[in-house]
Amino acid sequence: MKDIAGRVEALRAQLEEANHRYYVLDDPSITDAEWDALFRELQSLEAAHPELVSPESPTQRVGAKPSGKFESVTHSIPMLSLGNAFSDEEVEDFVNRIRKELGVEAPVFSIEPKFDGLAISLRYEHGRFVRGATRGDGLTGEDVTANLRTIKSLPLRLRGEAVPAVLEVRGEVVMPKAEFDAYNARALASGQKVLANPRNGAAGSLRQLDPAVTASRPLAFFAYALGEVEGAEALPTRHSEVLQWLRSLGFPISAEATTGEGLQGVLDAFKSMGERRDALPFDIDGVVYKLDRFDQQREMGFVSRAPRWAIAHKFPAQEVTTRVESIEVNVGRTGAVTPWALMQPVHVGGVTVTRATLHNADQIARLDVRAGDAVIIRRAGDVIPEVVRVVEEARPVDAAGMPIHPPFEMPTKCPVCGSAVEREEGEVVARCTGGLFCPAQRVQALFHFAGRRAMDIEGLGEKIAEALVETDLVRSPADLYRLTVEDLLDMKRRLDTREDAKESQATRWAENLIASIDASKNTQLERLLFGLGIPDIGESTAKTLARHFGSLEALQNASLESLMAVNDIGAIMAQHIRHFFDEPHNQEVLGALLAHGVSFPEGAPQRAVEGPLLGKTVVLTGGLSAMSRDEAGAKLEQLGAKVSGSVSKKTSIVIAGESAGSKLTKAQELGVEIWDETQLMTFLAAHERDG
Ligand code: 5U1
Repeated sequence: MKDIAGRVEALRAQLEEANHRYYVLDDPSITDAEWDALFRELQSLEAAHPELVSPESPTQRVGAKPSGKFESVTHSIPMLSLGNAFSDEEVEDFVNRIRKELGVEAPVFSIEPKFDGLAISLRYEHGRFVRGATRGDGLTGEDVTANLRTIKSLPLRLRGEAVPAVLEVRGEVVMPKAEFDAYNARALASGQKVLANPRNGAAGSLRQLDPAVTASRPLAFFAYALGEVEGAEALPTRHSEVLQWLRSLGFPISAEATTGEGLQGVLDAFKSMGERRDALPFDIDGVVYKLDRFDQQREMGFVSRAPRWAIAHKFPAQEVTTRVESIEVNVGRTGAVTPWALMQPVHVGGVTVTRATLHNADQIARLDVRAGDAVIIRRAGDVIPEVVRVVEEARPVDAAGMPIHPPFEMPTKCPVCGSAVEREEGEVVARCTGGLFCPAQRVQALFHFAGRRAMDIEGLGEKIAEALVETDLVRSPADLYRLTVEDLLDMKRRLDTREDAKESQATRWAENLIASIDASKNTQLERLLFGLGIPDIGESTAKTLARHFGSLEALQNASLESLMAVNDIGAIMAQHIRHFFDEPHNQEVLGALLAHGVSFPEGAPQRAVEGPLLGKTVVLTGGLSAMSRDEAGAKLEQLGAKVSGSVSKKTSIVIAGESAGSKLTKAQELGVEIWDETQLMTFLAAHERDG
């Protein structure tokens, strides 16, 4: 029996050590399979000897029965809240206040990420986890011990010999971003409600009445402060030392925690944390600065329950609440009908926005978003903001409590041209069937045609494209080349009702635009092909086609088979291309473009017929610092190479730039010759000199 008790204890110690190495030190010591084997042995010994089971055993993390409710817990020391700073100036005020009151030139701060999770307090007595509670109102929270036990990185027993009689540790429970994404993917697939953000995920998981549900949503914990401590040997005198002490006791602390001196120190850390923010496995919404020395903290004291020695410097808000004024739809170049919300202006991520995308009809149905709704919108980086969630409690209702606005329905007719809107089976996107008869599609087609990567007509933006279509001056791209300065001035007069629009300025604008249109006539075949907006033909395919066929005529006459023989062109793309050139309207437009003088060098394929790389197939991958991959490709082609997009046995050389990935790996596997950027540049320089 004594042996069995000894083995049980040894297994627990081994499992705890393995967890500590994995979760706290980020340095795993055993494999998952070894961990499982130890765990199963412990489980079976405990099953045979129930008297040996203890609440701290690793087997007991999910042992508790579902509870009917959460008991309330009074915190022996209140849980603090933090003041916020939303700008560098507010941080400067905070630092200056401390400098002045302490008479210290450059106070040292402990700097940690501000986790976007749920604050909790953990209580350990004689080294054993006895209770965990939410922050609640700071004085009283809810007992969520059973759910906290399921968090594998949270120690059930403290490590080391010298553990205090009582230790309360405060910190944050967070849901890792990967877990959040996986949860939402599952919810979407099974038609359930998605989580709005990882914080809600953490809070919702911790407040599950059944700990088995909490256990199924892996959460993490980070310690960042002490509560009640009794019977400890000499305590550290600085916050940064407390973090290390907590780590030695078995608590995960943030790997990002650091210290910094004065205003510059904290602002530098803020900037660097902001840059790494997206790469962190957890959501953070700012950075916390705390005076590192406890004697200085005491000197600064508190206002209400917020310390005057600490502050949370928040990243610019990226999720905000606003109200939907109406739901509109947009018709894109390919006829895609995309719903979007027109909203009351709101500041998010440093800009004011009034529009958020709603993606498609399925997404609207999932969100059940209606006109008048209060919504939470998110703006990630520079992408168009999207509606994350409706604040259901704030939906406008009539006297009978019924929603004022009905659910949104996608239009069955195009709001611009009246053609039918259809959604093909299996497609999420609904499309206007009007084609270039639809003015919205014409505007987008024109805007695309004039784009920098297509015909590069400077000054022809979306607004001008709209005006040209609205006034019916332009029905197809070819009409652009018929325009006169007088046409444009007429258009401006018709649309511009402002009295003060100066005639001389308008004339200069019209002359410039006509000059840009004129200049665009001298182009390249690939630009024209891309600008025509053939379905699925992006910039790179347009280039491939132009180089392969050499002339517009050869491409127009190419059979499906000869199209499919081109590198990277599959059956569907080949059909799109054939279909485009077979369409009489498109033939007319092309004829008119040429008749108006649009021209490009053509003839033989542009690949050189001789040169040091003749007969060699080269693949460029990764980033180059001296030039773009396209430029490098063009230079290599001039030297006779065939430039391809994929690596195969036929590849002669792979040029691997910065962060080259799978193509480089494949080249290594196939034993293909590999050059780095320096070798490429040396080769080009040598042969440019030759040429
Ligand atoms: N990282 C961190 N988050 N956070 C939140 N530290 C930290 N400290 C807090 C709070 C509320 O309060 C301390 C002042 C104890």
